Amino acid sequence: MKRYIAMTGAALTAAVALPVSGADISGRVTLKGTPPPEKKIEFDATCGKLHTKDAFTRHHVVSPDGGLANVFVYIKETPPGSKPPTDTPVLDQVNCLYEPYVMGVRTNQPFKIKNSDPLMHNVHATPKVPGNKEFNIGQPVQGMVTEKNFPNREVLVRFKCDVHPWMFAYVGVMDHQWWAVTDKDGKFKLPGDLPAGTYTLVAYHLKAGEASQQITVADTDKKEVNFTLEVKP
Ligand SMILES: [Cu+2]
Repeated sequence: MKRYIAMTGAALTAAVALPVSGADISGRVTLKGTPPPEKKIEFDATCGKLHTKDAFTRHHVVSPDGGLANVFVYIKETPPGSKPPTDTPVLDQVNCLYEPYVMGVRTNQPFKIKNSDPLMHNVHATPKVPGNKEFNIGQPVQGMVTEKNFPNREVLVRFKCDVHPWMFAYVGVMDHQWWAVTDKDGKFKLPGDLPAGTYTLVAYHLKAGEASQQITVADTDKKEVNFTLEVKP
């Protein structure tokens, strides 16, 4: 079933009808329980000079009302109809920290690894899924960019810096477009146009673990799906 919306605008001489189909999934992940305090990062002298304030680990990034950031939310199946990606995600190294801490890419989608710092980083990716190749590259010069991709789905590929032992990042690799990373309030929104069907929606967090829910959506549904993850002992 398709829904048609009428669009008008100054630039348009006549209203045009655009077909809209598929479901919209959004929601929120909250954390139950009190996580252990984050640890202060002990920078070395060179990295320490880039910081005027203390920096901390990002094991549980929680909003005042319990929203959990950095949760990788995705459809477990591979729904048909994904559009090819058009962007080039960037994993940056800023002030001796990876930014973002958790991100996602599509299988075979080139993404950039960038060194924004005036010092050497060593980017070491340690995927576990066969076919996704481990790599270990030095980025000695500020502004250096290396493009990589992974061919197979993996949640999540760990990145570390072999020069700075506190530097970690995690990259989800998905073979479809319906995934998201929760924001600072724990909120997520999958791209629209999810074909009607029954799916398993998974929320995965590095420390708090995984939860999943079965969802059934019809075309043009707007569904809110919320998860609660618990602090693990
Ligand atoms: Cu580094």
